[in-house]
Order: sequence, then C-alpha cells, then structure tokens
Amino acid sequence: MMRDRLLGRHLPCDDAASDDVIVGNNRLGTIRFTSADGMCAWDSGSPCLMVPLPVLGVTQPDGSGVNTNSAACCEVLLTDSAIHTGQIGDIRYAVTADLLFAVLTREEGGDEPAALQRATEDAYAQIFALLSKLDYPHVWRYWNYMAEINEPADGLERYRQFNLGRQAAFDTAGRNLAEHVTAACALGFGAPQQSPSALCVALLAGKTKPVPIENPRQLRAMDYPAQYGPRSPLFSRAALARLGDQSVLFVSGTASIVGHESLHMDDVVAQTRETLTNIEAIVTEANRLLSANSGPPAFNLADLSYRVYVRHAADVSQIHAEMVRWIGVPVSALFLQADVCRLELLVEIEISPASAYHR
Ligand code: 3EB
Repeated sequence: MMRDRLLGRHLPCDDAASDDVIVGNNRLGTIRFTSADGMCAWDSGSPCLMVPLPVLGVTQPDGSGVNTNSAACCEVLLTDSAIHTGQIGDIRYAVTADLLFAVLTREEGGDEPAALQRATEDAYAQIFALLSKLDYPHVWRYWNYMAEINEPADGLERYRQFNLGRQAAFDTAGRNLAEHVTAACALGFGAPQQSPSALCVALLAGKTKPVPIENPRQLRAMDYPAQYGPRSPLFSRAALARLGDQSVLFVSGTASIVGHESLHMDDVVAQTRETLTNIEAIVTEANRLLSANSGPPAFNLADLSYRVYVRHAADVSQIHAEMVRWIGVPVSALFLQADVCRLELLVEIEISPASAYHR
C-alpha cells in the first residue's frame, strides 16, 4: 500500500473551496493569494496562509491566454493520508505520518528598531521549536512574504533585515549549515497598514532529508558577497525530496542572476530569458541527481507549473509570451504582482510543488 502521496493544485479560490477538487484526498494546507480583503472562502480546518499579493492572471496548459478573471487564487496541497491539525503560538499546522505543513503570520513591533528583523527571528525560532516538538526535522520548502521588502528601515533594506533575523534563528537552532538549507522564496507586498501582517511564512517539512540542489551558473546564495547585505540569504536553488515512491522537486524563487550579479537592467524580456536559463540549469541538475539514483523519469519544463512574481503588472503578457517561446508549449502558471528582493529585478519564477512530483 502506497503511503502519503503529495499532490498540489493551483486553483481559483471558488474552485478550491469545492470538495470536488479533493476527492479521495485531504487538504494538507493552502497558500491563498489575493489583494482583496476577506477570509478564506471555506473553513477547511487545515492551515491557510493568506498572502496579500494581487493575482495578475492564470494560464492553463490548454494554451488559453492569461485569464485575468480571478481576484484570488489558491495553491492547495493535498495528500491521500489522514491529517491532524493544531496550533502552537503563532503557527497553525497540519501533519500526516510523513509531512508537516505550517503557516505563520507576524505583526511587527511598531516603532521598535529593526522590527522586521526581530519578527523574523522570532518567527523562525517558533518554527524550529515546532519542528523539534513534533519531530519533523527536515524542511523541504519555505515561502516567505513580507511587507515593503525593498524599503529602508534603520539604515538597512528590509530584506536585509529579514536576512539578519533569519540567520540569527538558524544560528541559534544549529541549522546554519549548507545541509540544513533548502528551497525558499522571499517576496514583498505593499505597506503593512494595508495588510493584516508584516511577515507571512509557510513551510513544508518531512521526516526525510531532502537533497539540496545548486545551479552551476549561480553562486550559492549562502556565499553571496557582503554587498547584498551583512548576512547572506539562506536557501538552496532547489531541493529534491523523497516521499514513499515519489520524488518531489522544489525549485526556489529564481531570477536574472548569474554568479551573484543581476543582469539585464530594465529589460524584462531578457530577465525572463535569463531566469528560464537558470531554471533549466537547476532542473538539469535535479535530473542528473535522479538518474544517478537510477530513479524515475526526468522532470521536464513543459510538464511543470510555475508561479511568476512580476514587479510591474504591465509586464505580464511579455513575460508570459517569453515563457511560452522558451518552454515551447503552453505553460501552466500563476502570475502575481510582487516586489522582488533586489530592486533591479523585474521578475522571479519558481516551480510550484503542485506539479513537480512523480513516481
Ligand atoms: C536570488 O536568487 C533571488 O531570501 O529566501 C530567491 C529565493 C531569492 C529565495 C530568500 C531570495 C530567497 O537571490 C532572491
């Protein structure tokens, strides 16, 4: 009997609320994107991270264009196993025998100095305490969203404050080692007063250790030079996890960075192309690893689904067109308006775990 399959779906929220989509499965958790006010459309009992990013559109692999009808879109993670849910401190979580999905939102301490740094350190300390307590030691993927990521605060860009807080928590937990670093993303949304929370984090963790994957075209983010901030970001370009007989690929937020430098200033098409070149290199690394383990068939760009973070909403159709040209077939993608963590970066693309598993 097969255990704990992980599935995912990108859905408009009305569909995600319907039980039709989960037939035979349970909702492990949801990440919901919308700039509109309001609660989750359903009370599923399982954790839902509300991320205040505007939905720009959704494309389906049937080749229809960018559908801009959805004001809200969900990524739902499903499992065929029984789930148990709970809450500890600021964290809501759901677990199966093999998986933990958790979400956490944090306010910032008003006028406190380095408020985001402190909120981040505390958030990650709570996360690591939960992982220890429930005994899901290995994180497979983090999603980080924060208010005003590119704004200065206390003499430092807020993303760099986030990195200080994240590093401090990793240090304290003894996780500041390449072997504990995994796939992640970090994106920004509007001012905190428009949003319920200044920091939103989701994570998926497991009983088994994922294999971190790097990109030969890019410097490891842990090794970025100090020009990008006093403490470096902590993520690998991708991670490959085993779940029963499934291999699950998590590709981090990927941008137009080669080595450690941002390329193609003010050219969103060239940035999209460079980003896709990076994603292709990362997926090639993942496939090399799979075949070294005489594993399942390779991941293929055409079969994956993408989450695309767009700095300027007006660029969405150019980005989509370039993706279709590059990948060669109609793509399945969710386009969101978000601030990328370097001001000069206009687009960041990640692979949704909704698609990146096979047996
Ligand atoms: C980059 O390649 C772009 O801070 O967790 C991508 C993925 C980025 C994750 C993070 C940041 C993070 O450096 C930014």
